[in-house]
Amino acid sequence: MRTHVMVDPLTRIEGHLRMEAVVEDGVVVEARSGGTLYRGFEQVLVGRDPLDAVQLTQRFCGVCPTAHAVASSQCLDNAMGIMPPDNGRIIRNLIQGANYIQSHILHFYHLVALDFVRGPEFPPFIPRYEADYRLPKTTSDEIVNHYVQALHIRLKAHEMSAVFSGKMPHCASVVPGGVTVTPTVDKVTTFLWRLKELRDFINNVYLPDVLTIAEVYRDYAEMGAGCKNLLSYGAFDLDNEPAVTKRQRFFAMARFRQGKLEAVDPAKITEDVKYSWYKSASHLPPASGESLPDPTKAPGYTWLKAPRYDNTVFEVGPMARAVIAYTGASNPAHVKAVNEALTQLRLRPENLFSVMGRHLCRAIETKVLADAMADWVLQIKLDQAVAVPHVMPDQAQGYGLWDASRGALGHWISIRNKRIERYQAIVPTTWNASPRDDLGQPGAIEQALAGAPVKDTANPFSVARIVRSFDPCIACAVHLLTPRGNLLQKISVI
Ligand code: NFE
Repeated sequence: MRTHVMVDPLTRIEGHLRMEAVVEDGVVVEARSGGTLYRGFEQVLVGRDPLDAVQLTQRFCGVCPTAHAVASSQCLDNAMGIMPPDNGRIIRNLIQGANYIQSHILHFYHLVALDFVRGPEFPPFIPRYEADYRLPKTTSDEIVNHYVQALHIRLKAHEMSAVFSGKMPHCASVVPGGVTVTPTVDKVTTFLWRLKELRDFINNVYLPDVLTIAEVYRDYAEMGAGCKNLLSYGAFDLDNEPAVTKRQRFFAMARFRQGKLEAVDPAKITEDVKYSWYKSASHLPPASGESLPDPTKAPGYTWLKAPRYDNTVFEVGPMARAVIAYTGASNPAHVKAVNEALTQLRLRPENLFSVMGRHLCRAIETKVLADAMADWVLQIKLDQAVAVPHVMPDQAQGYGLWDASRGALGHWISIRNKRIERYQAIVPTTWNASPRDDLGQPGAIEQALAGAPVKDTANPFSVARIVRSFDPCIACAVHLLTPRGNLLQKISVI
């Protein structure tokens, strides 16, 4: 029997996502992922001072503003032909690193844990899908306690970012050429104390909780594999090499395809809009991309475009970063932590391509990154510069490629008469939650849903578990702009 399942909106993610699935004999045979709000930011940026991009693009989202600050600053660094000095590079890494930690803890405890843990019988823990909750009550209660503890811990991570960024969210100190904050002994020690608390939480609470859930829900280490093509732009610069594709990064820039690593050539990235509500031409490279809305366009079903690399679908995010590190042996600490988790759970590297694999990779990279940050903060040289000066060119083009916590983030700018002529951003969730492309190839989440078991179409919790494992952020991918405040759509939240 064929049944049409609609989850709209899918809750406990960032933003508004509609998932539609066709279920045949208890299995998903086809899925569609739809972003139901429009992002008008690209148009808002046109004609403005290019420096505004660093502040305005952070307003895409309150969860990953630091990634937009760094990507847009690197985009302008590239357009102006400048590179930050060591201090600027390190401080940008620390601001971003604190936000990765905050974001990953947020995702696990406040968005996804309740997929696997039965919460208390009062809001915000109900209403919920009645899933197959398998943990003993004592373990569930303990993880619910950690849910509350994680709220305080996330505050510490925000404070850690703010030590160097001025405030959070939407940081003030990241600029083209470096940062504007003056490092002091006080700031370094304030940062280190909070980092110590976070590392204690990651090592003793977060990672163990993820391992506990992974042990009990072992079937989810076999479910939701997706396209198995992985893309990472890399993040956390370790040198000042001007060419981003040659720069050393803590998380490497690479593509994983058919079991092997390949280089990233930014010229091969395009965005299709055949199934997206845009009247712009399809298959444009982002440097000449357009985002002209057409909400009535057929056969459109989403505000997200379909980014592709060389006409191929790619998944981005912590699982991509872990598999790339694992395959290329590029980061020994990362490889060691992945091996330890796989050994403890008696899983194979292939199991990383799964719902549980994504959760494990997210927790593992939180630990590996937090450990590295403890070294990076001590590399700051208090008597040295944090930025180089810049001169705004009359005309220039540039791009910034940088992995946000959710994956590959790209910003592209074109400057004319010292103003923004064109700006395009392709965010991680645009990759993961993309619709079909011009060739009809489903996006990464759509592919991950194919084959998912749905025993009860009124209670499609496996669909929710698969989609949430990607940590989608539709706020980043699409935003609403209605100058007269028109009512566009009524939705009911279950
Ligand atoms: Ni709104 Fe974002 C991240 C970016 S998401 S959270 O991480 O860029 O697609």
